Amino acid sequence: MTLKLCGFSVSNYYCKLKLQLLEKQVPFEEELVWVGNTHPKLMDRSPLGKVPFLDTPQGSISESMACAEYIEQAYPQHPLLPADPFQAAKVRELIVYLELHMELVARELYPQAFFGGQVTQERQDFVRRQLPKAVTAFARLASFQPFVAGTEFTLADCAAAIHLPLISSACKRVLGEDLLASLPVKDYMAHINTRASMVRVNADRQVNAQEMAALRQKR
Ligand SMILES: N[C@@H](CCC(=O)N[C@@H](CS)C(=O)NCC(=O)O)C(=O)O
Repeated sequence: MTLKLCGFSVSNYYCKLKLQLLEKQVPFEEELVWVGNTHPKLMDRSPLGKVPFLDTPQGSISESMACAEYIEQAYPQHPLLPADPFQAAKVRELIVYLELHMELVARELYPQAFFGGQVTQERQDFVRRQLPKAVTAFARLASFQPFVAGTEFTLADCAAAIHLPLISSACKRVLGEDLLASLPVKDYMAHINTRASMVRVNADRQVNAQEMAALRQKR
């Protein structure tokens, strides 16, 4: 059975796994699954109803970090984690800073930044307080030489290339300033966006954004 990546291409965590699969040249299929569906058959595959999740020959895996680790172990070709345990831990460390300390905090802004909602002043102040601390910490760890963890493209780039521009954009739209301005995101993305994998992820994301907009108009 071919691996099946489930979710939708606008989702940043979905794009992260798609970038990994493309970089590793792992064959995969995609199943379009939107969020907000609590059908028991879906909850069996992703118990919080979140995307992405992965269908494997042995069953489903939810949570993108668990999926990413499974892909690395099950498909060792073109490894995106260094063989050295310390260097591999440093890559994983970068991903935790990106996802837990930065993306999850910035996510507070997404309803207003991308979905026509409103974010209270209190939640905006929370992001203004928390995010700069995480960005300073991330900057101490990230190398951008030219990749996040150094000279090689790793799993940390699959996360950074997707999350960093999204966080910047949410900050600019809601807070009126880019809380990632101290990071070299523009130069980094100019470099990463030339990769064939990223060209495909960006193209699929654009198509899916149009599908999403059409669906919302119907509602
Ligand atoms: N920790 C999760 C985050 C995934 C996530 O938040 N996905 C969003 C779409 S980008 C989602 O499913 N949101 C719907 C929900 O939270 O109910 C992961 O790494 O897979």
